[in-house]
Order: sequence, then C-alpha cells, then structure tokens
Amino acid sequence: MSLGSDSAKAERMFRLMDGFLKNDSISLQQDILRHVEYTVARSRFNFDDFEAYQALAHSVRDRLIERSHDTQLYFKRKDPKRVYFLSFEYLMGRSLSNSVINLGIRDQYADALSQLGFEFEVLAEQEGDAALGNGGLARLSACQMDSMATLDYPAWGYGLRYEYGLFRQVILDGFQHEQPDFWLNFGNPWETERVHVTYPVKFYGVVEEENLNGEKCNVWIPGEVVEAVAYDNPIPGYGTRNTITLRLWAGKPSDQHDMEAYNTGDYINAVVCRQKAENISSVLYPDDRSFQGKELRLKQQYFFVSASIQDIIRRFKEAHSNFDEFPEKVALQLNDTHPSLAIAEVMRVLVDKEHLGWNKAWDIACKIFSFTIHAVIAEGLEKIPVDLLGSLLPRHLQIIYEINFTFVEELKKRIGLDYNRLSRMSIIEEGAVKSIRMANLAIVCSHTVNGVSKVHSELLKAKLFKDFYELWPQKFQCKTNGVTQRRWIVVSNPSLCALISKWLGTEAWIRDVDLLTGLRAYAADPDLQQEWMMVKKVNKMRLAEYIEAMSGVKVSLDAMFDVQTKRIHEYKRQLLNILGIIHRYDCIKNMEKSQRSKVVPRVCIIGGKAAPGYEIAKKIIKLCHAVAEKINNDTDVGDLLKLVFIPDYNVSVAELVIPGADLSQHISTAGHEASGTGSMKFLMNGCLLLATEDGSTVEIVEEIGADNLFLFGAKIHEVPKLREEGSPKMPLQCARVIRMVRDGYFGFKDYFESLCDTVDGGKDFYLLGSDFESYLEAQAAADKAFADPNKWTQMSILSAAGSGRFSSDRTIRDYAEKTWGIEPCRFPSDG
Ligand code: F58
Repeated sequence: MSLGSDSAKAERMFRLMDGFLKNDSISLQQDILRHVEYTVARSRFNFDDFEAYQALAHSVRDRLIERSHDTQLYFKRKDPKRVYFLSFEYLMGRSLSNSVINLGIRDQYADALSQLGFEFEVLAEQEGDAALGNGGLARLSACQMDSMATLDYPAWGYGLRYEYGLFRQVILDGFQHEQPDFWLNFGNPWETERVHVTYPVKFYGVVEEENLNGEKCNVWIPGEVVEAVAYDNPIPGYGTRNTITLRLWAGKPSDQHDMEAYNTGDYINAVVCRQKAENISSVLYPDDRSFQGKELRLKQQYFFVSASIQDIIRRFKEAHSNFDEFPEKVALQLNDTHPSLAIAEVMRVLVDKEHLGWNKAWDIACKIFSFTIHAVIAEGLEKIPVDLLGSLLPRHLQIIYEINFTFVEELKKRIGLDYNRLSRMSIIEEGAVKSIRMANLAIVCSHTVNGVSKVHSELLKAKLFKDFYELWPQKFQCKTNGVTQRRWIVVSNPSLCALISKWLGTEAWIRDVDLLTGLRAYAADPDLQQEWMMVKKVNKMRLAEYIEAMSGVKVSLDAMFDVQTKRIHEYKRQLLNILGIIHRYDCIKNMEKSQRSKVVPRVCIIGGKAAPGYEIAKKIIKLCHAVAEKINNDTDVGDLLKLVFIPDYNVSVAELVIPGADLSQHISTAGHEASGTGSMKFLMNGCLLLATEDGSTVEIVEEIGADNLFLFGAKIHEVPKLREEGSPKMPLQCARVIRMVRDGYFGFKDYFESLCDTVDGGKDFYLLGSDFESYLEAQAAADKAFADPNKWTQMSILSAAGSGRFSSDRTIRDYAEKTWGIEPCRFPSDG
C-alpha cells in the first residue's frame, strides 16, 4: 500500500478490507450479485435488466470511489496547485461505458455479465443521460473534465445539481413539445451525497457598518439562508489511477433561517419556506441564446459560486495558516460569465471574513482568476440589473462598485478623460436599466481572457473587447476547443477504435492523440480503405435501425448519410440545409427519368432542440417535418432522397449518430460560431465536413487541407458588407424553393410565412440567399466525391488522422501550462 503506510492503523484497515477491489471475473460477478441483493434490494435469483444495470453501476462506482479516495489523499499529501473549474453547465451523458473503459475493465465486466446471463451493451442502454446543460459549452466542460483526469491534473469541477436537466424534446405532428427531464427519478448510482459537506449560502438582507477593534467593517445581515449540499461525481482518468471529482451543489433548507418562522408559530409557512430552498437547484434554464435577467437564475449563480468558494477556501485553510500562498495553490477558471460572481464573493470572503484588507485581497483575486468566453456577439454577454443584484446580494453590489471605482480611476490615469471609452469599459452600464456587465467584471479581474478558437480570439480582440485588448494585450489568449477521443471514439465507435489501434500497432493514441497522424501513411492503402468502409457500414446499419425505430422511415445503406445535429438556431442555418433539400427534391422531380441513375442517393438527418421560447427555431423544426413528410412518401423519388428528424438529440444519441455519418454540416453564417465542437467529433469518426469558414473550422482546414472537406460561403470579413448591401438579388434557385414553401407545397402556408420572411423579407440577416449558390456547389462537390468510394474513404481517413489537434487533451494541457500554472500530480501506481 503506498498511501497511509506511515500509520499502523491505516495498514490494519487496509488488511481488513482485503486490499483493493479485485477485477477478476468471479470477483466482479460476486460484486454485482451483492449489489443486486443489498443495494438494489432485489433477490439475486430474480432481477431484470434495469436492476442488473443498477447493481453493475454500483459495483463500478465502488472502484471509482476507491480511486477517488486515493487521488484525493495523494493530492492532500503533495499539496500541488489545484485548478477549480467553475461551470454552470455540464453535459455528462451516460457514465457506465466511459467509466469501465477509463478504468480499463470493460472486457472483464462484459465477461462477468455474460456469465450471469446479461449483455453489457444491453445494460448500458438502461442508463439515462445526465443532461445538466444546454449545448456546446456544457459538453465542452464534460470533455475537459475527462482530459483533466486523464492528464493527472489536480483539478476539481464545480457546478449545480439540477433536478430537472435539459427538457426532453417530444415531436407531435412535427411540432416540438418540451417535457421535464426528471433524471433523478430512479436515483443516480454515480453520485455520493456528502451530508457533511454543506455550506450556508445567504441572500437578501442589509449591510451594516460595524466597528471591529477600532476598524470599520461591513457586516451583511442576510434575509434568507439556504444550505448547499455537495454531491460528488467521480471522473476517472484513462490509463491512470487518478480519479477527480465533479462536485455539484443542491439546495437544502437551512435550520438557521427557518427557526424564526417556527418560533412565531407559522408552522405551515415555515415548511413551505423550507421547500423553497430546494427550488434553487431544481431546474436548468433551457435558453442557450442569451442570459435572462431572472432572479432565480441569479440566485442559482450565486448559490453555486458561494458554496464552491467556501469549499475551496476550507480546503486551502486545512493546509495553510494564511493567504500568502493562495495564488500559488489555487487557480479559478470561469467558464463563461455565469460564475463570475465568484470574483465579488472571493473579495467578500477575504475582506469581510478573513479581514485581509482591500488591496491585498484584490491582489490575490487578480492572480487566481482566468476567464473563457464562449459568445461571439455582445447580446450574448450577461448583464445583471443593478436593482436585482442590490436586493439579492447587497454586499456584492457594494464590492462591485468599489472594484469599478478603482478600475475607472486607474483607467483615467492610463487613457485620460475619454468618456466614451470609459463608459464602454465600465463594469456598470448606465441606461434605462442600470446593469452590471459581468464580462467586464471578469476581464478586469482575470489574469487571462481566452477565446475558444483562433478566429474567435481575434474577434474578441478586434471587436467585442477591443478597448480591453488595447489596455491589456497580454491578457488575451486563444485556447481552441477540443473534444475527448475517449468518449467520441473509444466509447462510441469501438470498431473504429480497434481498427485504428490495429493499423497504428498501439493503443497509445487513446492518451497521446497526436499519434493519429500515423494513419496518414496508410490513407491510400486499399486494405485499410476496405476495413475502414466496413466499419462505416456497420455504424450506418446501427443508425439506420435507430432511424427506422424512431421514425418508421427505412433508409438505404448505400445512400450518403448527411447529418446536421446541434441546437436549432437561425445562425446555425438548419434552414439553409432544408432549403437545399427542397432544391434537391425539386431537381430530382424535374429530371428526366434516365438521368436519375446519376443522382447520389442521400439520407438527410437533422436533429436538435429549440429553446422553448424561440419561435423561429420551432418553425424550422416543423418545416423539417413537413418537408420530410412530402419527400419520404413520394415513391417516385424512393431511396434517392430521404429526410429524417431525430428527436431528443442528446449525448447518447450523438454517440450513435456521429459514427454513422458520411457527411456532416457546420454551416453557420461566418463570424457567428465561436468555435463549434460537433465538427471535431465527426472529424474523429472519419466523417467529411461540409462547412463555412467559421470558428474552429478554419483550424480544421489548416490541419487536414482544404481538399479534404467541402467549404463554401461568405468569409467572416465579407459578412458586414453583404449585410449592408442587403440581398438585392436572391438567387433564382433560392427564390424558387422559398416560393414553394410560401405557396403551401408542404402545407402550413400561413405558419411558415414569418420563417420565409427571415430570408426573402428584405433582411436575410444570416445570408441564406447570398450563400445559397455556393452551398449548392459544395453539395455537388460532395456528391461527386461520394461517387468515388476510394477517394471518399481516403478523405475520411485523412480527416480522422488530422483530428488529434482537436482533442481536449491538447486544450487542457495548454490551459494547465499557459493559464493555470499547474502540473500533473499522478498517483503512483500502474493505473
Ligand atoms: C458555445 N456556446 C458556442 N453557450 O456557441 C460554440 O461555438 C462553442 O463551440 C461552445 O460554446 C464551446 O466553446 C454555448 O454553448 C451556451 O449554451 C450558453 C448557455 C447559457 C446561456 C447562454 C448560452
């Protein structure tokens, strides 16, 4: 035993527990049965698939807990600088397959289960998704946690344990309906409730000035206190024993607060009040467009930030007697502006509770925070009305005013009395609704401000935060996003994983993804091409079965599977895709029958959720269904064209869809997608991209070469001019398909009117008209390439071979070295 061996007691405990849990088949079977009997409380002679899954999950969790204890103990002993990743959203998806793969015991479990008469894959399907987030930002957090664990970084993730995750999308008559996702219904076997890790979080009330040993200090007398309880979720690294923790906070009533109400005899109200505390963490806001200035959202933000900061400071104080070393031991990463109240909270704790003095506290704060922004446009940036913040968090408002005052005074010294610029840079926005600009607060305090792709980082410097860039150029960095190859190849595409390992002669790429470039040497090898095509076919088969089960549409495996799955947004231009499909349909219909044999058959697949209040996005979903209805029932067109909408797109559906895609579309109006990460997952799976030069696509082109994907559309610098000019001449083909929709060719004439207006109503803000022809050309190029299977396969291999740069391992290493200043801290064992 390498830990605790200095203590005889620890040795004895270890012997009593019979060492670490064993992973041979018999031990695993015994373990699963023990959990069936004593955890799930079913008879081991009679349990179904779901109960078997629960027992299996608990058995895996035991191993995760063991590793997580070892990791934490080791970190405690080494006391390295830790990074605390604060994110309001995480899209973890399922945990079972990912965990057993990262622990390196998937085959052992599969064998143990088959001895018990169960199939691993079938049980894995029993698990629901943990969908505590909206889209790209949330899934990125999950990928980055996997990389932090795998690369042995001493890291913690912090977030909120929403009881209702992202809504479930149900389609009725082609319309989206939202249903609550009460994902904890059957319990969550992965988490551990830490009943002893709780912190009071205060709201409302007043701030009073008090005299403390002759010094004036501010005392916040809260009006409400809610208790935050920690729920720990283990995140195992791959090929290492290190297992880090994602700590999610849930609201619980606090006795401190309620006693008052009980004492006044208002028993019923007191109980209702207790229940209100639990509401704080109850529901995830499903709008992925912009922030909402709602009180509950602000409460959620502060709740999660306050509990996390208390936890971080408690851990620091366990090993340190003063705050001098705080910046050498703590890095705090703000994942977008949502957790940026942490800045005011750190100041409050250091000044009001630890009595450090303002300047010293500010000096510390400026050394520990780094900030990553995921938005492109100013409307995406959070602004909190001053009145709202002042009533909910009166002390924090004072602190933010103080920070702003000092900042503006300094700024005046640097830039003089340029009032326009001063007012643009101020943390406080004057206007009809006086507000706090959370991004400005985060920039002022953070030592580093990151964009999520090269293009995005340049846009931040040139547009969104130009003033700040001119003031502090050294703060601005680029951290191009990445995704984890463990989830997006190893878990979701086992046959491709095996093929890659066979040709590279090693599995080392799973930790060292740059090795994937080794595939380039074999891209033209007919044997690899043959095997590569076979893998794609099997994945397409899986996807085709799913499509038939979900929509009743039978699709041909010979067709090109063309996928666009992501949140539904005007800027992501699913509408452009649908108009292109209508054009394709129209062409086929008007073609001489003899010409049809030249048409490359397509299965167009669209999936994604629209924010519940986003009317235009919901109309896009309906249009997709209306067009699908027409095309799929047209026997004259048959297998030449099919359109399917995959409902309720989430992480586990993505795991099925992505490996089966031939082509995927990333067609945002240039300058609107900060990065995009879906493209990276498709790329890893050897799917060809049809894309605009936006976000990270620009870097993908650098890596795999423009010949290996299908680019089209206006470039970022051309967009403002095109908008200015308006779209004077809508290309004929585009005008024609819009007319078909307007004329009711797909029904729902009136309903689609406002949707058509967004394109031909005079504004065409997202430039569907001006990009249409170039889009069709790119589609034609894709058809041509697909008609040559060897060429296509070579492009596919080269896509996967070039995807290593887009691994979150690269991103996280970059953060660790250039932003957080942390080093790996690996538990000494062989993993
Ligand atoms: C996304 N942002 C970007 N925000 O749109 C995407 O380009 C990028 O790849 C990804 O972040 C990761 O950097 C995003 O997903 C949200 O979902 C916010 C949730 C909270 C409200 C505001 C939007």
